[in-house]
Amino acid sequence: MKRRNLLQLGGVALAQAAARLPAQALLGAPRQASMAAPDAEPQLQGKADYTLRIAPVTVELDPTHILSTMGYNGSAPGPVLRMKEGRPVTVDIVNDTDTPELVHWHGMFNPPEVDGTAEEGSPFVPPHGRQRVQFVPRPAGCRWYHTHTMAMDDLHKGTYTGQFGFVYVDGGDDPGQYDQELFLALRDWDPYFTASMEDDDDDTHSGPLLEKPAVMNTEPDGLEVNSMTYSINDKALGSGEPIRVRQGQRLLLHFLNASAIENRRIALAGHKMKVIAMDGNPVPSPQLVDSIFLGVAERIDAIVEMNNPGIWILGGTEKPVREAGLGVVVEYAGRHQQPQWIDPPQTPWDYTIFGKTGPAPPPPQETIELIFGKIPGGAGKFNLFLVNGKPYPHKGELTLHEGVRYRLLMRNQTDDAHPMHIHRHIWELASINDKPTAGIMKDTVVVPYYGRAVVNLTADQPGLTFFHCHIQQHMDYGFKALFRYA
Ligand SMILES: [Cu+2]
Repeated sequence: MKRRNLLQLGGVALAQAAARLPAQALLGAPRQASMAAPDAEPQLQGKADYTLRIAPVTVELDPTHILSTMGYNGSAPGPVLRMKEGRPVTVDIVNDTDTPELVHWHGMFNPPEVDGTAEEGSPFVPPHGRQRVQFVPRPAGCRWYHTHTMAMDDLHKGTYTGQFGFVYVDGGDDPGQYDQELFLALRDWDPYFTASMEDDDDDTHSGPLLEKPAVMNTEPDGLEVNSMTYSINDKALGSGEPIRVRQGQRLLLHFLNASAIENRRIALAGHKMKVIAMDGNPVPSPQLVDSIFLGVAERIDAIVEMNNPGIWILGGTEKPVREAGLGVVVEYAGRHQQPQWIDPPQTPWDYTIFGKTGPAPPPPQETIELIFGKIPGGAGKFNLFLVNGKPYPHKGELTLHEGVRYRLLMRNQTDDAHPMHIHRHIWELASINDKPTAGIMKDTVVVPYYGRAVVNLTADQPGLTFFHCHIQQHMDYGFKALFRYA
Protein backbone atom coordinates (compact mmCIF):
# COMPACT_ATOMS: atom_id res chain seq x y z
CA MET A 1 0.00 0.00 0.00
CA LYS A 2 1.36 3.35 -0.97
CA ARG A 3 1.81 5.81 1.87
CA ARG A 4 1.82 9.45 1.05
CA ASN A 5 3.34 12.05 3.25
CA LEU A 6 0.84 14.86 3.22
CA LEU A 7 3.44 17.42 4.11
CA GLN A 8 5.57 16.79 1.06
CA LEU A 9 2.81 17.31 -1.43
CA GLY A 10 2.10 20.70 -2.86
CA GLY A 11 -0.29 21.09 -5.70
CA VAL A 12 -3.29 22.58 -7.29
CA ALA A 13 -6.99 22.71 -7.52
CA LEU A 14 -9.65 20.71 -5.93
CA ALA A 15 -13.27 21.70 -5.67
CA GLN A 16 -13.38 24.98 -3.84
CA ALA A 17 -15.49 28.00 -4.50
CA ALA A 18 -17.87 30.46 -2.97
CA ALA A 19 -21.54 29.65 -3.26
CA ARG A 20 -23.26 30.78 -6.42
CA LEU A 21 -20.25 30.50 -8.66
CA PRO A 22 -21.14 28.54 -11.78
CA ALA A 23 -20.95 24.93 -10.74
CA GLN A 24 -18.49 23.93 -13.43
CA ALA A 25 -15.97 26.27 -11.88
CA LEU A 26 -15.83 23.92 -8.92
CA LEU A 27 -13.96 21.15 -10.65
CA GLY A 28 -10.39 20.87 -11.87
CA ALA A 29 -9.57 24.52 -12.40
CA PRO A 30 -6.42 24.41 -14.56
CA ARG A 31 -7.80 22.09 -17.19
CA GLN A 32 -11.31 23.38 -16.85
CA ALA A 33 -13.23 23.02 -20.06
CA SER A 34 -16.37 25.06 -20.23
CA MET A 35 -19.49 23.09 -20.97
CA ALA A 36 -20.49 25.92 -23.25
CA ALA A 37 -17.23 25.83 -25.21
CA PRO A 38 -17.61 26.82 -28.85
CA ASP A 39 -17.60 23.80 -31.08
CA ALA A 40 -15.38 24.02 -34.13
CA GLU A 41 -17.13 21.19 -35.97
CA PRO A 42 -20.12 21.80 -38.17
CA GLN A 43 -23.51 21.52 -36.51
CA LEU A 44 -26.52 20.05 -38.20
CA GLN A 45 -29.27 21.58 -36.10
CA GLY A 46 -27.79 24.65 -34.47
CA LYS A 47 -25.79 24.81 -31.32
CA ALA A 48 -26.33 22.29 -28.57
CA ASP A 49 -26.82 23.36 -24.96
CA TYR A 50 -23.92 21.14 -23.91
CA THR A 51 -21.11 19.38 -25.71
CA LEU A 52 -19.36 16.38 -24.23
CA ARG A 53 -16.14 15.47 -26.00
CA ILE A 54 -14.78 12.03 -25.17
CA ALA A 55 -11.00 12.03 -25.60
CA PRO A 56 -7.74 11.11 -23.85
CA VAL A 57 -7.04 13.19 -20.74
CA THR A 58 -4.29 13.32 -18.19
CA VAL A 59 -5.10 13.42 -14.49
CA GLU A 60 -2.49 14.83 -12.13
CA LEU A 61 -3.36 13.16 -8.84
CA ASP A 62 -0.22 14.68 -7.35
CA PRO A 63 3.03 15.92 -8.85
CA THR A 64 4.50 12.42 -8.76
CA HIS A 65 1.49 10.62 -10.18
CA ILE A 66 0.07 11.71 -13.50
CA LEU A 67 -2.09 9.18 -15.27
CA SER A 68 -3.61 8.93 -18.70
CA THR A 69 -7.22 7.90 -19.28
CA MET A 70 -10.34 8.80 -21.27
CA GLY A 71 -12.46 11.68 -20.03
CA TYR A 72 -14.93 14.41 -20.97
CA ASN A 73 -13.93 17.88 -22.16
CA GLY A 74 -10.32 17.53 -21.17
CA SER A 75 -10.76 16.52 -17.54
CA ALA A 76 -11.83 13.73 -15.23
CA PRO A 77 -14.31 14.26 -13.71
CA GLY A 78 -15.97 16.06 -16.61
CA PRO A 79 -17.77 19.37 -16.11
CA VAL A 80 -20.70 19.66 -13.72
CA LEU A 81 -23.72 19.96 -16.01
CA ARG A 82 -26.38 22.19 -14.51
CA MET A 83 -29.83 21.68 -16.00
CA LYS A 84 -33.27 23.04 -15.14
CA GLU A 85 -35.90 20.45 -14.35
CA GLY A 86 -38.42 20.24 -17.17
CA ARG A 87 -36.52 22.49 -19.60
CA PRO A 88 -35.49 20.41 -22.65
CA VAL A 89 -31.76 20.17 -23.36
CA THR A 90 -29.68 19.20 -26.35
CA VAL A 91 -26.33 17.48 -25.81
CA ASP A 92 -23.79 16.82 -28.52
CA ILE A 93 -21.59 13.85 -27.72
CA VAL A 94 -18.37 13.84 -29.71
CA ASN A 95 -16.33 10.65 -29.63
CA ASP A 96 -12.65 11.35 -30.28
CA THR A 97 -11.65 7.78 -29.43
CA ASP A 98 -11.18 4.63 -31.49
CA THR A 99 -13.98 2.68 -29.82
CA PRO A 100 -17.78 3.00 -29.77
CA GLU A 101 -19.00 4.84 -26.68
CA LEU A 102 -22.17 5.42 -24.67
CA VAL A 103 -23.09 8.23 -22.28
CA HIS A 104 -25.57 7.12 -19.64
CA TRP A 105 -27.66 9.63 -17.66
CA HIS A 106 -27.77 7.98 -14.26
CA GLY A 107 -30.85 8.59 -12.10
CA MET A 108 -32.79 10.41 -14.83
CA PHE A 109 -36.10 9.50 -16.50
CA ASN A 110 -34.75 9.44 -20.05
CA PRO A 111 -36.28 7.20 -22.73
CA PRO A 112 -34.26 4.14 -23.77
CA GLU A 113 -33.05 5.77 -27.01
CA VAL A 114 -31.13 8.42 -25.08
CA ASP A 115 -30.38 6.52 -21.88
CA GLY A 116 -26.97 5.53 -23.23
CA THR A 117 -27.41 1.81 -22.63
CA ALA A 118 -26.84 -0.71 -25.41
CA GLU A 119 -29.04 -3.33 -23.73
CA GLU A 120 -31.98 -0.91 -23.96
CA GLY A 121 -31.25 -0.20 -27.61
CA SER A 122 -29.51 3.16 -27.28
CA PRO A 123 -27.20 3.65 -30.27
CA PHE A 124 -23.44 3.82 -29.73
CA VAL A 125 -21.57 7.01 -30.51
CA PRO A 126 -19.30 5.71 -33.29
CA PRO A 127 -15.50 6.04 -33.08
CA HIS A 128 -14.55 9.54 -34.28
CA GLY A 129 -18.24 10.24 -34.76
CA ARG A 130 -20.85 12.25 -32.96
CA GLN A 131 -24.38 11.99 -31.70
CA ARG A 132 -26.95 14.52 -30.63
CA VAL A 133 -29.34 13.64 -27.82
CA GLN A 134 -32.31 15.62 -26.56
CA PHE A 135 -34.20 15.05 -23.35
CA VAL A 136 -36.17 16.74 -20.62
CA PRO A 137 -34.06 16.70 -17.43
CA ARG A 138 -35.92 15.18 -14.51
CA PRO A 139 -36.25 14.58 -11.68
CA ALA A 140 -34.54 17.39 -9.78
CA GLY A 141 -31.44 16.57 -7.76
CA CYS A 142 -27.94 15.22 -7.96
CA ARG A 143 -27.55 12.91 -10.98
CA TRP A 144 -24.49 11.89 -12.95
CA TYR A 145 -23.34 10.85 -16.37
CA HIS A 146 -20.87 8.13 -17.23
CA THR A 147 -19.88 5.66 -19.92
CA HIS A 148 -21.88 2.46 -20.06
CA THR A 149 -19.65 0.27 -22.20
CA MET A 150 -18.55 -3.20 -21.19
CA ALA A 151 -14.94 -3.56 -20.10
CA MET A 152 -14.65 -7.32 -19.51
CA ASP A 153 -10.90 -7.99 -19.02
CA ASP A 154 -9.80 -4.55 -20.29
CA LEU A 155 -9.16 -2.26 -17.33
CA HIS A 156 -8.82 0.74 -19.66
CA LYS A 157 -12.47 0.67 -20.68
CA GLY A 158 -15.90 1.36 -19.23
CA THR A 159 -16.15 2.98 -15.82
CA TYR A 160 -12.49 2.17 -15.12
CA THR A 161 -11.77 5.27 -17.26
CA GLY A 162 -12.30 8.91 -16.30
CA GLN A 163 -15.62 9.11 -18.15
CA PHE A 164 -17.83 10.42 -15.36
CA GLY A 165 -19.24 13.71 -14.15
CA PHE A 166 -22.06 15.28 -12.14
CA VAL A 167 -25.40 16.44 -13.51
CA TYR A 168 -27.28 18.75 -11.20
CA VAL A 169 -30.95 19.11 -12.12
CA ASP A 170 -32.24 22.29 -10.52
CA GLY A 171 -35.82 21.96 -9.32
CA GLY A 172 -36.14 25.69 -8.73
CA ASP A 173 -36.84 25.34 -5.03
CA ASP A 174 -33.30 25.53 -3.63
CA PRO A 175 -33.50 27.80 -0.60
CA GLY A 176 -29.72 28.25 -0.80
CA GLN A 177 -29.19 27.94 2.94
CA TYR A 178 -25.50 27.29 2.60
CA ASP A 179 -22.35 29.32 2.05
CA GLN A 180 -20.48 26.92 -0.22
CA GLU A 181 -21.57 24.13 -2.51
CA LEU A 182 -19.07 21.46 -3.55
CA PHE A 183 -19.25 18.46 -5.84
CA LEU A 184 -16.99 15.67 -4.57
CA ALA A 185 -16.55 12.45 -6.54
CA LEU A 186 -14.72 9.55 -4.88
CA ARG A 187 -12.51 7.68 -7.28
CA ASP A 188 -9.94 4.96 -7.58
CA TRP A 189 -7.43 4.68 -10.40
CA ASP A 190 -4.89 2.29 -11.92
CA PRO A 191 -7.04 -0.81 -11.38
CA TYR A 192 -5.41 -4.22 -11.46
CA PHE A 193 -6.48 -7.84 -11.13
CA THR A 194 -5.93 -9.64 -7.88
CA ALA A 195 -6.56 -13.15 -6.61
CA SER A 196 -7.08 -12.00 -3.03
CA MET A 197 -9.45 -9.10 -2.62
CA GLU A 198 -9.64 -7.68 0.85
CA ASP A 199 -13.16 -6.46 1.40
CA ASP A 200 -13.45 -3.73 3.95
CA ASP A 201 -16.53 -2.29 2.39
CA ASP A 202 -19.13 -4.71 3.59
CA ASP A 203 -20.10 -2.92 6.78
CA THR A 204 -23.68 -2.97 5.65
CA HIS A 205 -24.83 -5.51 8.17
CA SER A 206 -26.46 -5.16 11.50
CA GLY A 207 -28.53 -8.32 11.35
CA PRO A 208 -28.42 -12.05 10.66
CA LEU A 209 -27.21 -13.46 7.33
CA LEU A 210 -30.69 -14.17 6.01
CA GLU A 211 -29.61 -15.45 2.60
CA LYS A 212 -26.52 -17.43 3.49
CA PRO A 213 -26.83 -20.75 1.64
CA ALA A 214 -27.00 -23.86 3.83
CA VAL A 215 -24.38 -25.49 1.65
CA MET A 216 -21.57 -23.18 0.62
CA ASN A 217 -19.80 -23.33 -2.71
CA THR A 218 -16.19 -23.77 -1.60
CA GLU A 219 -14.58 -23.44 -5.03
CA PRO A 220 -11.81 -20.82 -5.06
CA ASP A 221 -12.79 -17.32 -6.22
CA GLY A 222 -11.65 -15.96 -9.54
CA LEU A 223 -9.74 -12.75 -10.18
CA GLU A 224 -11.20 -9.55 -8.85
CA VAL A 225 -10.35 -5.92 -9.58
CA ASN A 226 -8.64 -3.76 -6.99
CA SER A 227 -6.92 -0.39 -6.76
CA MET A 228 -4.52 1.29 -4.38
CA THR A 229 -4.67 4.77 -5.88
CA TYR A 230 -7.44 7.13 -4.87
CA SER A 231 -8.64 10.68 -5.21
CA ILE A 232 -11.53 13.01 -4.56
CA ASN A 233 -12.30 14.54 -7.95
CA ASP A 234 -8.89 14.63 -9.62
CA LYS A 235 -6.60 15.15 -6.63
CA ALA A 236 -5.07 12.84 -4.07
CA LEU A 237 -5.34 13.88 -0.43
CA GLY A 238 -2.94 16.74 0.28
CA SER A 239 -2.13 17.61 -3.31
CA GLY A 240 -5.03 19.85 -4.28
CA GLU A 241 -6.17 23.12 -2.82
CA PRO A 242 -7.87 22.63 0.54
CA ILE A 243 -11.55 23.38 1.02
CA ARG A 244 -11.27 26.77 2.72
CA VAL A 245 -13.96 27.59 5.25
CA ARG A 246 -14.77 30.07 7.99
CA GLN A 247 -16.30 29.31 11.35
CA GLY A 248 -20.07 29.48 11.19
CA GLN A 249 -20.35 28.60 7.51
CA ARG A 250 -22.65 25.90 6.19
CA LEU A 251 -21.35 23.62 3.44
CA LEU A 252 -23.55 21.73 1.02
CA LEU A 253 -21.57 18.69 -0.10
CA HIS A 254 -22.67 16.56 -3.04
CA PHE A 255 -20.89 13.20 -2.76
CA LEU A 256 -20.72 10.60 -5.52
CA ASN A 257 -18.97 7.26 -5.43
CA ALA A 258 -17.69 7.20 -9.01
CA SER A 259 -15.61 4.08 -8.45
CA ALA A 260 -15.94 1.11 -10.79
CA ILE A 261 -14.84 -1.21 -8.04
CA GLU A 262 -15.75 -0.60 -4.42
CA ASN A 263 -18.24 0.72 -1.93
CA ARG A 264 -16.71 3.30 0.41
CA ARG A 265 -17.13 4.98 3.77
CA ILE A 266 -16.02 8.56 4.36
CA ALA A 267 -16.04 11.04 7.23
CA LEU A 268 -15.06 14.63 7.97
CA ALA A 269 -12.89 14.57 11.09
CA GLY A 270 -14.16 16.79 13.89
CA HIS A 271 -17.62 17.20 12.33
CA LYS A 272 -20.91 15.46 11.82
CA MET A 273 -22.65 15.61 8.47
CA LYS A 274 -26.38 15.97 8.05
CA VAL A 275 -27.64 13.70 5.27
CA ILE A 276 -30.44 15.53 3.45
CA ALA A 277 -30.70 13.59 0.18
CA MET A 278 -29.78 10.17 -1.19
CA ASP A 279 -29.25 9.56 -4.91
CA GLY A 280 -30.39 13.16 -5.36
CA ASN A 281 -33.77 12.69 -3.69
CA PRO A 282 -34.56 14.43 -0.37
CA VAL A 283 -34.86 11.94 2.51
CA PRO A 284 -37.91 12.05 4.83
CA SER A 285 -35.76 12.21 8.01
CA PRO A 286 -32.46 14.08 7.59
CA GLN A 287 -30.00 12.81 10.20
CA LEU A 288 -26.62 13.84 11.58
CA VAL A 289 -24.07 11.06 11.07
CA ASP A 290 -20.41 10.51 11.94
CA SER A 291 -19.65 8.92 8.58
CA ILE A 292 -21.28 8.22 5.24
CA PHE A 293 -21.39 4.95 3.32
CA LEU A 294 -21.56 5.19 -0.46
CA GLY A 295 -22.09 2.16 -2.63
CA VAL A 296 -20.67 2.41 -6.15
CA ALA A 297 -22.81 4.96 -8.06
CA GLU A 298 -24.68 6.21 -4.98
CA ARG A 299 -24.87 9.91 -4.13
CA ILE A 300 -25.43 11.66 -0.84
CA ASP A 301 -26.09 15.35 -0.26
CA ALA A 302 -25.03 16.52 3.19
CA ILE A 303 -24.98 19.81 5.06
CA VAL A 304 -22.04 20.44 7.40
CA GLU A 305 -21.93 23.22 9.99
CA MET A 306 -18.38 24.47 10.27
CA ASN A 307 -18.25 24.76 14.03
CA ASN A 308 -14.91 23.22 15.02
CA PRO A 309 -11.99 25.41 13.90
CA GLY A 310 -8.86 23.57 12.82
CA ILE A 311 -7.36 21.80 9.85
CA TRP A 312 -9.23 18.57 9.18
CA ILE A 313 -9.26 15.67 6.76
CA LEU A 314 -12.39 14.74 4.86
CA GLY A 315 -11.62 11.26 3.61
CA GLY A 316 -11.97 7.52 3.56
CA THR A 317 -12.31 5.91 6.97
CA GLU A 318 -9.90 3.09 6.05
CA LYS A 319 -6.41 4.34 6.80
CA PRO A 320 -4.61 2.70 3.84
CA VAL A 321 -7.24 4.07 1.44
CA ARG A 322 -7.09 7.57 2.90
CA GLU A 323 -3.32 7.61 2.90
CA ALA A 324 -3.32 6.44 -0.71
CA GLY A 325 -5.27 9.54 -1.71
CA LEU A 326 -8.97 9.34 -0.84
CA GLY A 327 -9.44 12.65 0.89
CA VAL A 328 -9.23 16.42 0.88
CA VAL A 329 -8.07 18.89 3.53
CA VAL A 330 -10.64 21.24 5.08
CA GLU A 331 -8.99 24.39 6.36
CA TYR A 332 -10.54 27.00 8.64
CA ALA A 333 -9.32 30.55 8.01
CA GLY A 334 -6.39 31.52 10.22
CA ARG A 335 -5.49 27.96 11.23
CA HIS A 336 -2.08 26.53 10.41
CA GLN A 337 -1.59 23.18 12.16
CA GLN A 338 -1.20 19.81 10.43
CA PRO A 339 -4.34 18.23 8.99
CA GLN A 340 -5.99 16.06 11.62
CA TRP A 341 -7.85 12.79 11.30
CA ILE A 342 -10.05 11.21 13.96
CA ASP A 343 -11.58 7.78 13.42
CA PRO A 344 -15.38 8.00 13.59
CA PRO A 345 -17.37 5.46 15.65
CA GLN A 346 -17.86 2.22 13.72
CA THR A 347 -21.62 2.35 13.39
CA PRO A 348 -23.09 0.00 10.78
CA TRP A 349 -24.66 1.95 7.93
CA ASP A 350 -28.43 1.86 8.15
CA TYR A 351 -30.50 3.41 5.36
CA THR A 352 -33.66 3.10 7.41
CA ILE A 353 -32.78 5.88 9.87
CA PHE A 354 -33.43 8.35 7.05
CA GLY A 355 -36.88 6.93 6.28
CA LYS A 356 -40.40 7.81 7.29
CA THR A 357 -41.80 6.67 10.55
CA GLY A 358 -45.46 5.81 10.89
CA PRO A 359 -47.71 3.44 9.01
CA ALA A 360 -46.23 1.56 6.08
CA PRO A 361 -47.48 2.46 2.60
CA PRO A 362 -49.94 0.04 0.97
CA PRO A 363 -48.19 -3.13 -0.21
CA PRO A 364 -47.49 -3.41 -3.94
CA GLN A 365 -49.71 -5.53 -6.15
CA GLU A 366 -47.05 -7.96 -7.33
CA THR A 367 -43.70 -9.33 -6.16
CA ILE A 368 -40.73 -10.03 -8.41
CA GLU A 369 -38.03 -12.10 -6.78
CA LEU A 370 -34.43 -11.53 -7.86
CA ILE A 371 -31.95 -14.05 -6.46
CA PHE A 372 -28.26 -13.22 -6.89
CA GLY A 373 -25.71 -16.01 -7.13
CA LYS A 374 -22.01 -16.30 -7.87
CA ILE A 375 -20.09 -19.10 -9.55
CA PRO A 376 -16.48 -18.83 -8.34
CA GLY A 377 -14.11 -18.65 -11.29
CA GLY A 378 -11.05 -20.31 -9.78
CA ALA A 379 -7.42 -19.39 -10.32
CA GLY A 380 -6.75 -16.95 -13.16
CA LYS A 381 -10.38 -16.80 -14.31
CA PHE A 382 -13.34 -14.55 -13.55
CA ASN A 383 -16.34 -15.19 -11.35
CA LEU A 384 -19.72 -15.43 -13.03
CA PHE A 385 -22.88 -13.91 -11.61
CA LEU A 386 -26.40 -15.21 -12.05
CA VAL A 387 -29.79 -13.61 -11.52
CA ASN A 388 -32.44 -16.20 -10.67
CA GLY A 389 -29.97 -18.95 -11.52
CA LYS A 390 -29.57 -17.89 -15.13
CA PRO A 391 -27.04 -15.91 -17.12
CA TYR A 392 -28.02 -12.76 -19.01
CA PRO A 393 -30.27 -12.33 -21.00
CA HIS A 394 -33.44 -13.46 -19.24
CA LYS A 395 -35.95 -14.35 -21.89
CA GLY A 396 -39.32 -12.87 -21.11
CA GLU A 397 -39.51 -13.53 -17.39
CA LEU A 398 -39.05 -9.95 -16.17
CA THR A 399 -42.11 -8.17 -17.53
CA LEU A 400 -43.65 -5.00 -16.13
CA HIS A 401 -47.18 -3.77 -16.74
CA GLU A 402 -47.53 -0.03 -16.93
CA GLY A 403 -49.13 1.51 -13.86
CA VAL A 404 -48.54 -1.52 -11.64
CA ARG A 405 -46.59 -1.13 -8.41
CA TYR A 406 -44.10 -3.94 -7.88
CA ARG A 407 -42.21 -5.23 -4.90
CA LEU A 408 -38.72 -6.29 -5.95
CA LEU A 409 -37.30 -8.75 -3.47
CA MET A 410 -33.53 -8.90 -3.93
CA ARG A 411 -31.94 -11.92 -2.27
CA ASN A 412 -28.16 -11.76 -2.26
CA GLN A 413 -26.73 -15.26 -1.93
CA THR A 414 -23.16 -14.04 -2.52
CA ASP A 415 -20.45 -12.97 -0.08
CA ASP A 416 -20.21 -9.40 -1.43
CA ALA A 417 -22.36 -6.32 -0.93
CA HIS A 418 -23.70 -5.33 -4.37
CA PRO A 419 -24.80 -1.82 -5.39
CA MET A 420 -27.84 -2.66 -7.52
CA HIS A 421 -29.02 0.02 -9.97
CA ILE A 422 -32.25 0.41 -11.90
CA HIS A 423 -32.23 2.57 -15.03
CA ARG A 424 -34.83 5.22 -15.93
CA HIS A 425 -36.80 4.74 -12.67
CA ILE A 426 -36.58 5.59 -9.00
CA TRP A 427 -37.62 2.99 -6.47
CA GLU A 428 -38.67 3.33 -2.85
CA LEU A 429 -36.71 1.40 -0.28
CA ALA A 430 -39.12 -0.87 1.63
CA SER A 431 -36.73 -2.92 3.78
CA ILE A 432 -33.11 -3.90 4.31
CA ASN A 433 -32.59 -7.31 5.89
CA ASP A 434 -36.30 -7.25 6.74
CA LYS A 435 -36.01 -3.95 8.66
CA PRO A 436 -38.83 -1.87 7.17
CA THR A 437 -38.67 1.73 6.03
CA ALA A 438 -40.51 4.07 3.67
CA GLY A 439 -40.06 7.28 1.77
CA ILE A 440 -36.40 6.77 0.76
CA MET A 441 -36.33 7.21 -3.01
CA LYS A 442 -33.25 5.83 -4.76
CA ASP A 443 -31.91 4.49 -8.03
CA THR A 444 -29.20 2.35 -6.46
CA VAL A 445 -29.26 0.26 -3.29
CA VAL A 446 -26.49 -1.73 -1.70
CA VAL A 447 -27.80 -5.22 -0.98
CA PRO A 448 -25.81 -6.56 2.00
CA TYR A 449 -23.77 -9.73 1.58
CA TYR A 450 -25.95 -12.77 2.26
CA GLY A 451 -28.67 -10.18 2.84
CA ARG A 452 -31.94 -8.89 1.44
CA ALA A 453 -33.29 -5.65 0.13
CA VAL A 454 -36.87 -4.94 -0.86
CA VAL A 455 -37.76 -1.97 -3.02
CA ASN A 456 -41.09 -0.82 -4.39
CA LEU A 457 -41.11 0.11 -8.06
CA THR A 458 -43.96 1.79 -9.90
CA ALA A 459 -43.87 0.88 -13.58
CA ASP A 460 -44.31 4.39 -14.91
CA GLN A 461 -41.52 4.73 -17.49
CA PRO A 462 -42.42 2.48 -20.44
CA GLY A 463 -39.53 1.06 -22.41
CA LEU A 464 -36.67 -1.35 -21.86
CA THR A 465 -35.15 -0.89 -18.42
CA PHE A 466 -31.73 -2.17 -17.47
CA PHE A 467 -31.00 -3.47 -13.98
CA HIS A 468 -27.49 -4.37 -12.86
CA CYS A 469 -24.78 -4.38 -10.25
CA HIS A 470 -22.77 -1.16 -10.64
CA ILE A 471 -19.45 -2.86 -9.97
CA GLN A 472 -18.12 -2.96 -13.52
CA GLN A 473 -16.68 -6.47 -13.34
CA HIS A 474 -19.86 -7.90 -11.84
CA MET A 475 -22.01 -6.30 -14.53
CA ASP A 476 -19.69 -7.48 -17.29
CA TYR A 477 -19.78 -11.06 -16.03
CA GLY A 478 -23.50 -11.61 -15.82
CA PHE A 479 -24.89 -9.48 -13.00
CA LYS A 480 -27.66 -7.83 -15.00
CA ALA A 481 -31.21 -8.18 -16.24
CA LEU A 482 -33.55 -6.33 -18.54
CA PHE A 483 -37.12 -5.43 -17.63
CA ARG A 484 -39.61 -5.18 -20.50
CA TYR A 485 -42.95 -3.46 -20.44
CA ALA A 486 -45.77 -5.72 -21.64
CU1 LIG B 1 -21.76 -6.54 -7.60
